[in-house]
Amino acid sequence: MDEIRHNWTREEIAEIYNRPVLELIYQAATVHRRNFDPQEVQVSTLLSIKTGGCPEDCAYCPQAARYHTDVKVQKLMEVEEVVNAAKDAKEKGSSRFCLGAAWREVRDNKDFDKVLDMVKGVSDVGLEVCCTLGMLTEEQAMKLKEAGLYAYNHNLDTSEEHYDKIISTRTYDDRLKTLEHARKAKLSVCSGGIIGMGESHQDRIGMLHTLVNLPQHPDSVPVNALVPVEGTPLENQPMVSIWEMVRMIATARILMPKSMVRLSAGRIRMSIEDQALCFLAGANSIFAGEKLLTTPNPEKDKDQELFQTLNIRPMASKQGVSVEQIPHCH
Ligand code: SAM
Ligand code: DTB
Ligand code: SF4
Repeated sequence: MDEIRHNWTREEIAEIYNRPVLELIYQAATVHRRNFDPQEVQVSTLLSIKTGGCPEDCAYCPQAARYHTDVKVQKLMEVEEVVNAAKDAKEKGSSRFCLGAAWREVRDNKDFDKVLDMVKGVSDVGLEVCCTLGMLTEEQAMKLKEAGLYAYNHNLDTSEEHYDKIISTRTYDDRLKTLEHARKAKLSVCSGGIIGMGESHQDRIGMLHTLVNLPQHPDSVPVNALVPVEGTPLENQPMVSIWEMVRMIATARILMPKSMVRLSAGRIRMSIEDQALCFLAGANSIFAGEKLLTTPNPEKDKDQELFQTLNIRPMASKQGVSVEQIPHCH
């Protein structure tokens, strides 16, 4: 069985990351098959419950108030609208529903109470509920857990070294603390990053190094390809090649054999063949629905074609099963 290690060196990770790509895919596919049914792909749907007007300066983000993008500011949605969207996502095959808010952090106010009601409502639909609301304290994480939250997403985004070229309004350490708070509240932890933001291969290796050496591997690791949005500082970044996505996914799969590896933002510009390589390299989860948070994602018929062509099927929801019972990454 694959060993769960937390003492990886950067050199060891670089050695994996730099293997000849076909060899790397083969090894990652082998690890994937030892730990998962390769025909199963977990499907999540995202919903932006509060959009735009964010005070942070994340260079990739269309929702930061300081950049002039086409995103329209929208206040927090109503609970009923959110629950209806969750029902629709369930009907379309999602097992997880992820609520995203353009907040720097969670505050203890009426809006947070409303989010707690949304979490209760969506979990009653029978979906795993995930939130991505920015930084949060351990107490807030516990309140979310009590309301029925399954997972919390908070990405490292990039390496510690590259981080200050991307965000100045919060630190790497702040991010790690939020992950710790989510873990302490026994939430499933979802954390990964973005490639294609001008970082070096060393930075990608550095981010994987931090993720794999956390006290527990994240249960889910999103690998996003930057979606360059007009008006953001990264609007002119070239698209990452499929081989870079594949290297990142395969290395994550080998390092974190029992975690879900999510092929996240960027699918809109990938062919079925490109995505097939990502699944072969160990990705076993995607975001479905025609929108991510604010940018487009493949249409329903495109994803139906993807699933049919590759004979893959959506994974069932684990809502109601406690995180500790799932033979995952601890
Ligand atoms: N405001 C909260 C936060 O930053 O934690 C939650 C929402 S934020 C949009 C969630 C994640 O989406 C970011 O950490 C980043 O990894 C990803 N993301 C945002 N804009 C992106 C883009 N243009 N391309 C790829 N990923 C992006
Ligand atoms: C993650 O890693 N990617 C998702 C989710 N977690 C919240 C968000 C991607 C956002 C892409 C840009 C947008 O649509 O606004
Ligand atoms: Fe705000 Fe999150 Fe976008 Fe950063 S990534 S600007 S915190 S919404």
